[in-house]
Amino acid sequence: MKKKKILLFFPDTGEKYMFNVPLSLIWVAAPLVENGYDVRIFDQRFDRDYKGLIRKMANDLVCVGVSSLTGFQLHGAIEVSRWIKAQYPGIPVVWGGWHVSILTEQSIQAPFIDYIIQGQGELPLLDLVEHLNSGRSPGQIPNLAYRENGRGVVNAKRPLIDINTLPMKPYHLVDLARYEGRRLTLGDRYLAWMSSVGCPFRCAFCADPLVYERRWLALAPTRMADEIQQLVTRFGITQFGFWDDNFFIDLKRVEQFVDLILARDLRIKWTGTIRISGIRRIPMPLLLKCKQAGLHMVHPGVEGATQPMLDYMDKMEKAEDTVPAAEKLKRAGIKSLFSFIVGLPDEPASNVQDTFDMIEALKRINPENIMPVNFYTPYPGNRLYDISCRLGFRPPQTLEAWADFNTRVGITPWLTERYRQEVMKRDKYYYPAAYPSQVMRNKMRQGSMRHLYRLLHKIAAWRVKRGNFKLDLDWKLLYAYWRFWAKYNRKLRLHNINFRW
Ligand code: B12
Repeated sequence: MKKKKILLFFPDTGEKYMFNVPLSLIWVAAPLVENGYDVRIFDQRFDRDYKGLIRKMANDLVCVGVSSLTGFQLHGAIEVSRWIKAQYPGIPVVWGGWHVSILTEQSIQAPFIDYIIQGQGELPLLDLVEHLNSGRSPGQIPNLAYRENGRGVVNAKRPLIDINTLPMKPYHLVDLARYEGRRLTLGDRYLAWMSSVGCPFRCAFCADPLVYERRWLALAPTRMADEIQQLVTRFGITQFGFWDDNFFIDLKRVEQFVDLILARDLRIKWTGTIRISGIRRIPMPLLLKCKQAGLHMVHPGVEGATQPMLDYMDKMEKAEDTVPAAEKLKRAGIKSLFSFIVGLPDEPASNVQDTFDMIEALKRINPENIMPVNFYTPYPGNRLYDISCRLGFRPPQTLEAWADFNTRVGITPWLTERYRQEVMKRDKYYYPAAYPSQVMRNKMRQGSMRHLYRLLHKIAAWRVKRGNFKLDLDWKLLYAYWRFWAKYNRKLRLHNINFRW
């Protein structure tokens, strides 16, 4: 008799709050569910007893699938895989996701992984499951890697698939109520969602071109609206984050989608990813129609403030477009999360100041704008990674070592603690506190911390105006306070002093 059960494992991300729904596993589960398999998704961020679950399922399990992102998530992925191989060596362990798609040869050396599926996982996983179930050798399946006589074998890739041909996603496999975002109003139910994969651009820090070959594969507008409608009516979702690499690539698709949202009276609120040139390109009437259909915030990855930095990152953007883009969004009444990268290899000394000058200009246009500044982290598979290695960055050599790769604090050898502090104090405190958002203005008006918020705002505004960030005892105290909370309170909540929102 054929086995029918598959366990898909989403490892702990180490995030402290706002867990995103494990979209990767919901997507790969779709063809399995359609083909009659009984799929369970285990999310290690909420549930700890995977051992008990696997013991119960062991006799009927075809395999266990594990998702992998470079960094912290690999810890949980390794832990569960090792345990399965020690307790149930006959259950195949299959890994997929970004880390093993990029570093396939290195990862398949790990003795606790039987198979790796590269890139889009839906059809290769179904293929593999059917092969395992019928006792056929899976050796020929495209996108698959495995070990033969101790040597890693990586099969040829299949062409990327049109995501419209995949079945509807089985969201019922997870309890969507667990996955909260930053809700706009009380009673909102938030969900991260994606309408496309891949990206035609080739930013020099991004992993995407290696996996999606600079292709962009998108759901058609009717399919998008059908999925959203199902999520609204069946699961009560009211607020969405469209996490596509770039939601606004095809403006005709966007227009048809928002027309359907309005025609079906879905009354959702949503955010979408966009490029700065995308903001320039989108006609004002369409931007306003998007707003009418619920768009309240966009996420442009600005990354660099000056033309040489944008060119260095291969952004294919013009620095002079950034400020007009912010003005256009302000006119349309749409907030923005403009993100930046600093700490790049060979960065000019002026880059930090240039970046914060741009942030100040964007804050002046709309204090509601959020502008996180990220430290550049070399992820394998692109030009900046190669440059980083030449400049002394030593990449981990094993899966275990990649798990300790800290993706948040900046790990390149040219980044000093002083540089890190200089960036963090302006990014997390001085600029957002100097130009307070509505949320922060409310905190300055009411609540037990209002006097402290007002004081910190005054200090920050003075410092930004004078460009004086020295003798920063105020920052040091705040930073110590944040570190305390991060250490002792797993769920770092908004009532803690926070200026970004
Ligand atoms: C949402 C998102 C986040 C969220 C949630 C991440 C999470 N762990 O769930 C947040 C904001 C927290 C986040 C944080 C980070 N992210 Co992020 N994120 C994304 C984003 C935009 C969408 C991810 C997603 O849900 N995709 C939708 C699903 C359907 O696609 P998928 O995950 O690729 O899954 C497919 C395949 O990979 C494969 N697959 C995946 N898992 C499995 C498992 C099995 C068994 C099989 C067979 C196949 C398979 O099949 C799936 C369907 O085709 C992607 C970009 C992107 N386009 O995917 C970046 C991306 C995944 N993030 C990235 C990075 C770098 C980060 C950070 C490290 C950034 C930072 N410096 O802090 C952190 C790491 C946080 C952490 N510890 O997990 C990189 C990953 C690069 C890498 N080498 O791992 C990406 C690809 C962005 C990029 N283009 O560079 N991220």
